Amino acid sequence: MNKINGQIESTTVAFEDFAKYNEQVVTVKGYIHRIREMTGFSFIILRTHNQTIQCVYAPEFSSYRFDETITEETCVEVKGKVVCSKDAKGNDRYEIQIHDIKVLSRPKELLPIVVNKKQLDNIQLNTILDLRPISLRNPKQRAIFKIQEGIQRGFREFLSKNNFTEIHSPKINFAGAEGGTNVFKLDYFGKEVFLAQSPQLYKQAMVGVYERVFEIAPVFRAEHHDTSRHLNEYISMDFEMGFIDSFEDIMNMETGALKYIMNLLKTEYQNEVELLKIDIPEIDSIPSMKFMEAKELLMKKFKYQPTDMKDFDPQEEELLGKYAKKELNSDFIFITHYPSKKRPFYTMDDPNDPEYTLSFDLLFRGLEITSGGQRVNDYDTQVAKMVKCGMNPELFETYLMFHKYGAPPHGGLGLGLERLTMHLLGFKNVREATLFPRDINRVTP
Ligand code: AMO
Repeated sequence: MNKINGQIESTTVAFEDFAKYNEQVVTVKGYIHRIREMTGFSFIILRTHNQTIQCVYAPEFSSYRFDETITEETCVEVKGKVVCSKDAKGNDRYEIQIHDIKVLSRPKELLPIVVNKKQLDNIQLNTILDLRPISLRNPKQRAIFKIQEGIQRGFREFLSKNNFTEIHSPKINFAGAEGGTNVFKLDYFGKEVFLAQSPQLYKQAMVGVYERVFEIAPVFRAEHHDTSRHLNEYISMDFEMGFIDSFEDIMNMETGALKYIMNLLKTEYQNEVELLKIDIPEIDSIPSMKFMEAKELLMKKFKYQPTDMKDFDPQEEELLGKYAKKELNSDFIFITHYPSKKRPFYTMDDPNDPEYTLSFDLLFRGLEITSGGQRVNDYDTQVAKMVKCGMNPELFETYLMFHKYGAPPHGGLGLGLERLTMHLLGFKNVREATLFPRDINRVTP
């Protein structure tokens, strides 16, 4: 009988540890990434979950007889001696002199695209997306989503350190949380329900329980248009916090989270940062500007005539991003006090000027990546605001329990993970920063 003891050994020696294993025999499992035949020997580049390792095959060192049945993308276990090559630098200093190879599995066909170059040359984005399960084997593609993992990890770590509790709200909802028509309807045993547009209604309720909560999860938007910044499913990084003094507490918390994330990427994701040549933004404090000040600036300084005085179009956001960089030396800018008419029913109006709200967006290099603000916490005010927005408060009875039975001053935000990744990596299309994008034309792979 086998006994499983829960001790897990890594299948791969980390490259950083190779110095430790110099002149020792190791076994490493991975894919054959590339084969380069030389005179009398071959280089076999092994690809593991986080690195490529140069292995040298020469018949005199190896009991395995290498032949043409071993192709790229064969899964193998390589046994060999770590040796230090004096000519190379850094990680490349070490290679494995192959003693033996065990074939673990063979591909049925050769790859339809070349993944073993540093980047996927001259391949259209649509093809890259169609072939995602294999195009992601390319080291540069793989690095994108490692960085994305770092962003989520930073968000989670920072908030956990600041006493936030992680929650998971339902994705099958009784109502749309953000208003508007971009909500997916679902037949739920004969009843009409909706896919969650955001965790808004639930994260607010949970403030009444844990005071500070966060969630990193998919949300769904039935966007009917095909743009470079909209997805139909994206990952929303949300938080909500109670007992705030002002909506600026939310902006401060976000600034702290972004600083933490950027620092984490710099310190623990160096390989990916270098490979993708990422320009990590320096964040000290983030400047802010009121919505109407920003509109005036656009008209006066940039001679831009806005078509909508209630919101910004993408070109306006771009101009504000340029202004923030050039005049305020910041990659980020908060725009506050959006018009009441454009913000959802849960947003608190500014008591000094109820045409505007205690809300904000955060622009990063000229793209909106966050919306947030203070929420209505008084029951009667919330019911009145719903009625004003043309909603039926009775349908939101369960949401309003939080307000009815006591809700502290509170607020929060939603940060689009793919949008942040997109502009951090300098991409033109949000799909490049989406693992398996869902848009009006794509539900596969
Ligand atoms: P909002 O609807 O503005 O606010 O969304 C918050 C952030 O989510 C991202 N985002 C999107 N990313 C990709 N594709 C889309 N279709 C898409 N729509 C939005 C953006 C945006 O800034 N409940 C509020 C947040 C809050 O107040 O807590 C909300 O969801 O980066």
